[in-house]
Amino acid sequence: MSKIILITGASSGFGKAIAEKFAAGGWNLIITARRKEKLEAVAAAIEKKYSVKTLSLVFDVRNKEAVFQQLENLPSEWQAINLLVNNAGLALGRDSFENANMDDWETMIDTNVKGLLYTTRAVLPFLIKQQGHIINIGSTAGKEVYKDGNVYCASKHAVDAITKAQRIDLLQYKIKVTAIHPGAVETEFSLVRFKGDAAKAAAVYVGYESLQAEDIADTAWYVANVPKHVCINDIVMTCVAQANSIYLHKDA
Ligand code: NDP
Ligand code: 8X3
Repeated sequence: MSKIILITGASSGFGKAIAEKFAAGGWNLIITARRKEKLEAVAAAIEKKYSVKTLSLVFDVRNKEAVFQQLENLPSEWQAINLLVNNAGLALGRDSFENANMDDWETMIDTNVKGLLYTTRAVLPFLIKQQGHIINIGSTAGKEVYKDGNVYCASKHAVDAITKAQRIDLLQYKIKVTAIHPGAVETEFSLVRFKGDAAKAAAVYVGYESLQAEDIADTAWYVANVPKHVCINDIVMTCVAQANSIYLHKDA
């Protein structure tokens, strides 16, 4: 029987690449995001290419009622979830603490922290039955704070702490918990961060070869396919031009 993966934020970037990677490996997919058209296009392309089933769920991870309504009431054939990838997330702005927009702070905390908590709690009864696996997408921003990164960095430090807490508290259920913390990856991330300013977003990736979403998908595939008795706890990954969230070497 095919395994089932649930990926939040699968309408673009890492989530979309992870969906494609696991579909290629024969897993059935539950994919979620807010943008219905984009999500359904991801599902249609995957079903055309691979003999797997997909279930697309459109909701905002910040909306606690919607998260529980959608996930607690999954059709019975979709409840045997083996792997949850908490990926939906975003940065908004890159501003010094005294100037940063407080609505942006709340959106980042509500999405990156509370959304992850709601999703995990809603899916947990199914994961417990399967002795499943949780992969949380953190960031190098969750390992070192950088200038003007304030609340985005704080939200990813929270993901790091929540991952450790889940691993301890869920030990009794034999659930694996892994965090993947990437450095810079060229996706829609910077376009979202800079609120549609394409030139500013593109500039983030000039002068070096950044990671690609497929690199994160390959890593998720690896950690999901180690032997049953092995749990990869924590992976920090960057491109060769980057040492950590502060030091990035750009060619002139
Ligand atoms: P993208 O912007 O390409 O993808 C983000 C995904 O999250 C989209 O599918 C988006 O879908 C979804 N999403 C955002 N907000 C919500 C919400 N409120 N409810 C439901 N879904 C939501 O960025 P990435 O793929 O790069 O980012 C994925 C994760 O990786 C994020 O958690 C990010 O913080 C993290 N990360 C990114 C890095 C990078 O450099 N790119 C590096 C390290 C970590 P939709 O808009 O349709 O809802
Ligand atoms: C995304 C990477 O460096 O913009 O988490 O924080 S960074």
